[in-house]
Amino acid sequence: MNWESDPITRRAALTRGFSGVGTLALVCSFDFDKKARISGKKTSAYVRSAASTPFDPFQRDVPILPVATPGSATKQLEQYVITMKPGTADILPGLHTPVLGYNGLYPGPTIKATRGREVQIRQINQSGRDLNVHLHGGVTEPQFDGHPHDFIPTGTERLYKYPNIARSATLWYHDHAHGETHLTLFAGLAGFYLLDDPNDKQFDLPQGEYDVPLMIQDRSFNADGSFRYRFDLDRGFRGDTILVNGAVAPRMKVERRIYRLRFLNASNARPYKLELGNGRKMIQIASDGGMLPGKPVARTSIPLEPAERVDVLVDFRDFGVGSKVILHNTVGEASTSAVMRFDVVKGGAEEARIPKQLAEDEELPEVNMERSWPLTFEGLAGGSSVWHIAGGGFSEERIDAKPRQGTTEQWTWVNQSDRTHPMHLHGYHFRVVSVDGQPPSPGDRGWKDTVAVYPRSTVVIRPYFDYFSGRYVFHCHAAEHGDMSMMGQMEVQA
Ligand SMILES: [Cu+2]
Repeated sequence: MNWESDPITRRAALTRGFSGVGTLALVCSFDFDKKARISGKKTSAYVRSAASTPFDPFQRDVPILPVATPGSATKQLEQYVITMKPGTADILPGLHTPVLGYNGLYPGPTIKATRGREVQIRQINQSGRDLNVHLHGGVTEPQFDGHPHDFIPTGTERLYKYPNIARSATLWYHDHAHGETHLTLFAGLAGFYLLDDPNDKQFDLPQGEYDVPLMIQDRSFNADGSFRYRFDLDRGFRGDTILVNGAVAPRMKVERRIYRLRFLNASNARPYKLELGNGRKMIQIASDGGMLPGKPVARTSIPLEPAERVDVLVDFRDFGVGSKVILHNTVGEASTSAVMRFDVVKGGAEEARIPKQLAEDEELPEVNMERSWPLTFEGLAGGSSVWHIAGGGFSEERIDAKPRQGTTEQWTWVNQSDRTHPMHLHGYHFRVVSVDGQPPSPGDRGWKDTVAVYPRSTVVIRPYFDYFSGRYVFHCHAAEHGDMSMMGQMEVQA
């Protein structure tokens, strides 16, 4: 894989003594597969014109992601072994794309976890780089959270322990190596972690093959089929091709029945706005932190910023056999405006239903402290720039907040820039209080771990520092922003 890098950006990194820059330069010349040729100026557009239309949407069935099998399982504990290593993915016809993946797979294997039953994952790092693993949305002790400076050196391994004590939700795992997540996530290190709760059976939600995790990412390609990365500190990476579960804008054969679709935006920085053809409704039942409180929310348009998840029910009984229903991205460009297509191929006996009521509305403790976090793009001497939270970039040495365990605080994200920042907290969940003084959209009124802070807007959240104490990070999940270096640290005091 040959990474392009903007020399100005690298100089920017040097200017502020950015610790990741040495490895960034290394990454730029890093080949995941020696057979992948340097393709010079052969861009994705070149491939589009030269190859036999490999980028046409709806050519392949959506890949059903492999589910990891535990090496051992008891009622209390499931144990997995995963190896982070290079591999190849079959994305474009006749070409093998070098990736860095969990077990060499892109996307990684899905972990299916159960509330109250611990999961332990032995992560073996055979990637040739120092990595770690962050369970995004997971409630874990800090030593298992994948702090950006807590590395698994290549050639070694680490045991991560996930107690699965929080609400059922669609989680995911990815690398969090400081300053490099924009490259390792792009290279393929991402997988689903579905936390189920046996008590959810009361909702009669779709199960098994009718409960489908869908990982949305954008990529560009070199002529040899390798991923093509181009660094953009301002906007973050934007590819010209949408992949779902590792396939170019695929089609999914569905029966005339209710499906649960779990959408994850695992893109570096691209936002989506998901809309079904003809303005058909999707019934949202969950967001990042699990089931919505109260009733499901019917939506025709669902914005999805990097790292956000949304679980929806789609009732394909509303469509006749033979219908082809496109899922659009209405904020995409020409080549990124189609996400996937649902092809209604046959009838089906219905066992699921649309629940009338979801989770209980939970009361939060009184606010214990208020903090305000301006989000800014700062010019540096020499003409380079950097992303800041409250006037600072990330420093491992600095604690930016010391909330007390068991309390809530009121945090205000004040976006003084012209880019959206999906702001993410590790270790804890929050409720969105207001967006520019207005109540959040109904789909955002549940527990969240990532919230979109749009350009020049102000978002107030109320994090609940329950569960564990210790040191965690919070950051922008536009990967390039978070790496450089829109990230802070909190140390929750017991
Ligand atoms: Cu950002």
